[in-house]
Amino acid sequence: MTDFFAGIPQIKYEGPDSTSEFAFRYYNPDEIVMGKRMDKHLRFATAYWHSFAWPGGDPFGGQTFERPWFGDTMDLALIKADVAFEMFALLGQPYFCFHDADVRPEGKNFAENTANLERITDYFAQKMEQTGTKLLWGTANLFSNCRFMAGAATNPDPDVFAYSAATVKTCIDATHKLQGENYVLWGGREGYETLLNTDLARERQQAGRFLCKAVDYAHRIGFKGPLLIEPKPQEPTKHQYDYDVATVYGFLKDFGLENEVKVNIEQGHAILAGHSFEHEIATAAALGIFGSIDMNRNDYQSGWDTDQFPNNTPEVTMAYYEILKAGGLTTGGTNFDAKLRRQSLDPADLILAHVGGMDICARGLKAAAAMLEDGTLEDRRQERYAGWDESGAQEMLETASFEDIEARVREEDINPHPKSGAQERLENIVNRFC
Ligand code: XLS
Ligand code: NI
Ligand code: NI
Repeated sequence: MTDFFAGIPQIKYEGPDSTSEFAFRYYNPDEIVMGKRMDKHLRFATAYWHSFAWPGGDPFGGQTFERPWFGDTMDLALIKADVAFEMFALLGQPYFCFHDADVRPEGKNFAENTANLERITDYFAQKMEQTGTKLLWGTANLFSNCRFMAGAATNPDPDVFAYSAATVKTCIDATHKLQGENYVLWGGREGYETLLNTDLARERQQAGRFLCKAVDYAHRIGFKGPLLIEPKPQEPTKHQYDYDVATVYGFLKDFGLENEVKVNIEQGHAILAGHSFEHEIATAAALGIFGSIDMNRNDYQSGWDTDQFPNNTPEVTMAYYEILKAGGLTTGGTNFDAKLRRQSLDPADLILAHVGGMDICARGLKAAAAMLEDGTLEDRRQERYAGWDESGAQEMLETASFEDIEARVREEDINPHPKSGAQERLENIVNRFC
């Protein structure tokens, strides 16, 4: 045991009336929601990078956090792992997620990096065995080191492509060893700053070939979980190639990967793309590529990926409403890709940020489930499309030509009458639940 979280009790469910800071008011893992345990619906995960690797810097100033494990040695990486697993246990979080660079010290070359990753993931394996914590997904950090400055798979330099492919291979290996349930590829620096130095068509081909190789490799080693692309429209590059869910779908179709690869959708990235979180989830569900979510929140004024913890129940409710309609999280989970504000220095801040986020998600899930069980919204939606259930309408859609349709419009003197979309009435229904 480290003493990092000394004095912080195990977080338990105490119900909405609890006045303790260190308690869940809504997240009750054992509670049954729509026939399933709440923890199985939400499948919470901690993001290693924000919670344990991020020093609290911003563009105007460096490190604000003092963490006893900061530094780039194996001994410190092991202490970091001890603290991380202590936090998972305190919160009762079933899963975690990591990048290679979050967990291992940086070596002098690829071989040393891989050896370091193997050493630390062996240690993870022991800890996972002891505590029961599981890996939701692993991923490779192909964006922090300056070798990835101009992209990884999409780099103009084939050596960077090679280094990146080799790195992703080792990260899929590590994820597989730890029985990770998914493998994530967020584009990082796959994008561009200026067309003046960029061959867009070539870079897109490189990205496609890279992903095909990753899929092939995962199959060859028997990795069961889906590969997930995480869309994001900008930041760090001006134009990220994986802009949003629809863009990623077009890309997957192009390379014949739409049945192989799914998406990991992040709240803040959806907002940056000019969408809502629920829009991105519903789009992925409609296209059959919904995988997992990164839960966080952006500041709505700053226009940047601020990665705050969620604290808005109605927003979270609409996200889980779409998730429940899509059949719920299966291999995916709710990963808190969220970080403290840089003034939130204390170990207690780290715990309580997650407590708050987990409670908000639990509230959102319960409200979404209640809305679905009530059924009014879905009934209204169905009524709106009821005309399409009639056989004539289906026949028109499937077989009729424009000439047939024109003839019928004349014959039956079809003359549509607009009906109310009733948006405010529907919003009032939502407001009854959250
Ligand atoms: C960055 C991304 C990143 C991915 C994992 O904006 O959200 O944290 O989730 O590489
Ligand atoms: Ni992000
Ligand atoms: Ni993310």
